Amino acid sequence: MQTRGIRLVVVSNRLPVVVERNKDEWRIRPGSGGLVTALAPILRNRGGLWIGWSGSSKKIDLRSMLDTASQKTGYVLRPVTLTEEDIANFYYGFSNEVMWPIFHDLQTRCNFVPAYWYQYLSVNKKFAKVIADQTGKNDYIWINDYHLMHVAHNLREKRKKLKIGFFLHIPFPPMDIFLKLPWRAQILRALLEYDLVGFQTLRDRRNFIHCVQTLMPDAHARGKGQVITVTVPGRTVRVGTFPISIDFKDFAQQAASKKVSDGAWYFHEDLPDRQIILSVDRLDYTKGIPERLEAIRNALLRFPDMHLKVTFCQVVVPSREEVPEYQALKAQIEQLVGEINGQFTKSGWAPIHYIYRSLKRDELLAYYRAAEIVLVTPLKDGMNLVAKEYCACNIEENGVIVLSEFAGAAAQLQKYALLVNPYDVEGVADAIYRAFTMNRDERRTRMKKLRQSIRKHDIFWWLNSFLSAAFTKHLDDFPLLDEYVPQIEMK
Ligand code: ADQ
Repeated sequence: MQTRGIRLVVVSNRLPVVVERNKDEWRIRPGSGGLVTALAPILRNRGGLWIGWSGSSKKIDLRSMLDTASQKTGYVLRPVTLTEEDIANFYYGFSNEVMWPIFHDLQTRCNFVPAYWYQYLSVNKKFAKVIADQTGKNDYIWINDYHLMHVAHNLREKRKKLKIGFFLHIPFPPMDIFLKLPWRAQILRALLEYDLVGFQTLRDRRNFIHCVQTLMPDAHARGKGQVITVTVPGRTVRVGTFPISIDFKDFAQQAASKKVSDGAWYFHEDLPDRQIILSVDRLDYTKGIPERLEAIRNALLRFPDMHLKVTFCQVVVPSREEVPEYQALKAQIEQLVGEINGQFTKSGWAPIHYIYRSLKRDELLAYYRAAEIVLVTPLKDGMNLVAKEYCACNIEENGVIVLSEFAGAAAQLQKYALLVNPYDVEGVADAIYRAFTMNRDERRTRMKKLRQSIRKHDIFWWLNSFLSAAFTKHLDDFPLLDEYVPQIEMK
């Protein structure tokens, strides 16, 4: 990449690593979550740059730690420093209490506090300054997600001609909900300062265009297909749909490894003659975990032939643990698991196994491989990578996926998954029973098709569609380096 003088710069709220204190020592560990899973393989060894917050407000010298981490990640990491006030009002406030709930259609969970908004603007300005200091005219700037919608607006003041793309990882809400946002017009105008705005699904893009046309009467949308254009006085912006995906080959290969195969075999040996029904979610109210547990209770009540024959494994990955709302959700989940196990457990069989921790990749893949059925039932989700990861790891092609119609993944997988409304307890219970009783041939036909589709539309397909729409570039324009030497000079 350096040879041709062009560079991809990814910007997200969090760096793909977490800086944390362990007794008297600061250390860096890899981050987790959908965005990191998706973007890390792309930047690796291509000499790119990733700008984001380290996750800490402490005044420590991050430079040398991040440079050491860069040797491992294969791209340069540069921090944006946030103060305690930024973290409180921008991160916990505007991002978590306004943007996250409203963009997931849950406006009753929003706190529209004006101070949050001003801090959002100020932190977006901070990001713009770091980007302007760290980049040159040959760089392609790719801003990710709802925390940073205003960055282009600030960057344009300093660097008018910079090429800036934006991708929204979460859904874009329908107009009736978006209109409740007090800063709706500012957010839309800020988004229209990018060269390309990317959404996960057509539904999200339609919602966005609908809001633009309602709030900005002088805006015109034209075209059809994956990328359309929106014209506002003085600017033309491209707006596209790019369903994010996974490194299919890598997941399938790792799932076939001896370590993962052995791990999967041991799970089943511990649970003989049972179908494992798996769910894996970050701790979050959008993931619909309590609603799913109620559906499991309903299924166990109405279909007693499932007793002794199924084990539900609910893996919850800790997230935003300091927030009282998330603590309450954890308590609610644990109470429900306790109640349901108390209600149905028989000698030698407890229906639900509950795991609350972050799993190592091998362990996660062993769960994917061992499970006969996966339940992915978020109330709303931008995409949901777990759905795609499960299919990639299902190398025997005998698994069934029960999928929420409100997950972005449903747009692609709806035909061969069992689609459900996650609020419909009986409907989800019926789908669980249908998956449990589905014959081998039907399972195979469905899973084959699901895997074909994800293999074809993998993370590299996603990246190339975005890069070519945003910058008329392709991944090969940022070639792998023979030897990776981090470029660490400051501009
Ligand atoms: P997330 O809300 O984080 O991402 P998701 O797409 O489900 O949601 O990705 C979760 C990721 O975490 C998966 O890649 C998974 O492998 C990983 N993970 C899950 N369980 C784990 C565990 N126990 N230990 C370690 N890692 C685990 C946001 C949006 C999504 C969108 C993604 C990508 O909310 O809708 O799909 O971005 O755009």
